[in-house]
Amino acid sequence: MRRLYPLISFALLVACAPPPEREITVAMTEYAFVPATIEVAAGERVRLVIRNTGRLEHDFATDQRGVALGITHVHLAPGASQSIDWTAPAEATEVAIRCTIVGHEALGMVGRLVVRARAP
Ligand SMILES: [Cu+2]
Repeated sequence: MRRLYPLISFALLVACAPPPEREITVAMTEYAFVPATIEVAAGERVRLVIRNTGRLEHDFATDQRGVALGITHVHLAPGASQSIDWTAPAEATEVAIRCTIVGHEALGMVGRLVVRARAP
């Protein structure tokens, strides 16, 4: 039962979340994320639309910081897509992105998500 609590609170969070301010499409192909750098403003609500435009399976996985910030791991078959509604943290930060399919990271399938401080 305890394992359900994070799921329930996440569902409530999603249900109550305001709509995204901006949609950002990230394509995954052999062997790159396009764009490789995703830039968002601190506190910005975005919809990340992850698309696998390649011919192999790929995934969108962040480092521990990204996981802590609530970015879910997305694994996609060729031609599939999935969107993540996400609110950037209030502070500037940077999250590393990689494809965890064996060999893909070594072939350059890495990216980063940069959260920029808002201009005062
Ligand atoms: Cu890949």
